Amino acid sequence: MSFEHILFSIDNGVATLSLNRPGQLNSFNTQMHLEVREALKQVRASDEARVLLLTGEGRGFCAGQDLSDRNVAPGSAMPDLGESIEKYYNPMIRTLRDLPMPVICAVNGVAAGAGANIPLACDLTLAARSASFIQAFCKIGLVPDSGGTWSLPRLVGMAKAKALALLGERISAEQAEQLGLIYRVVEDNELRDEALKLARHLATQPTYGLALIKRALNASMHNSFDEQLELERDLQRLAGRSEDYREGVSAFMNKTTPQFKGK
Ligand code: T3D
Repeated sequence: MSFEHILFSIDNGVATLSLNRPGQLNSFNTQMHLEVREALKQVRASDEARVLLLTGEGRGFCAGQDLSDRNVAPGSAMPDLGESIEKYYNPMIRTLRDLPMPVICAVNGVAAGAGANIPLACDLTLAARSASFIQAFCKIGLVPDSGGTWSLPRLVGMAKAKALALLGERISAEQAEQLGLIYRVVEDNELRDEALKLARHLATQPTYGLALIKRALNASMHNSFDEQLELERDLQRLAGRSEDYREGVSAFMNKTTPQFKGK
């Protein structure tokens, strides 16, 4: 499949997927959904990819659904948005969350609607200082999707989550960092380099172990303490049988630098 609305590459362990409809602030139409889905499938199947970097081209990160794709003319049959969520948004969010490698999101500009919630499904989100986040759904009569109603209260608490979702106000990258929505703000002209630096570092680390860490932390959002202790036991058992664990311990004992294979 050739890509028209995204840029995609895998290089030295780093898969980079950049949303590329800058004229529409990288809002999603069906074709872009299909391309993102195919790229994520390739990342999952790749022996080389050990980290995914998600970003956008132009002045926006993503403005959510392309609203020009929705026919709301008087008298027209109303669209089934549930179908759109079921077919496109939910599978994408599940894939990002479950991908067995770290997913870095570099928010390069405005992130609105689903575009504001995609970064919350990623593992490490950086944002350019000029970027902003808007839970724009309430302004057009919709409900936050792409996991927003799940992530927001868990990340910022119910009071702030309700304010963000019911008021739909634009918040700055700095506010997003202070609220705990994202990992870190970086200067605009340093975003790509910082994100790549982070990605290249992670691509040399024990990917299998990192994927297990991600799994454990994600599960902690709904597990009881006892369930979590049991999950840690099970995942540690798996980690302890990995090639990278052998390499890590042996490098430590021999005072050498570990050469992790991600397995
Ligand atoms: O439908 C389903 O499948 C259900 C799922 C829904 C998921 C969702 O994401 S619903 C939420 C959809 N998104 C929005 O409501 C956000 C709409 N956009 C905005 O509010 C503003 O554009 C922004 C706050 C994001 C940025 O504002 P600003 O002033 O920086 O830029 P702008 O001038 O509004 O936009 C620039 C261009 O992008 C403009 O096109 P033009 O006039 O230059 O030809 C604008 O129309 C276009 N654009 C921005 N967002 C969208 C869009 N075109 C289509 N769909 C968009 N979402």
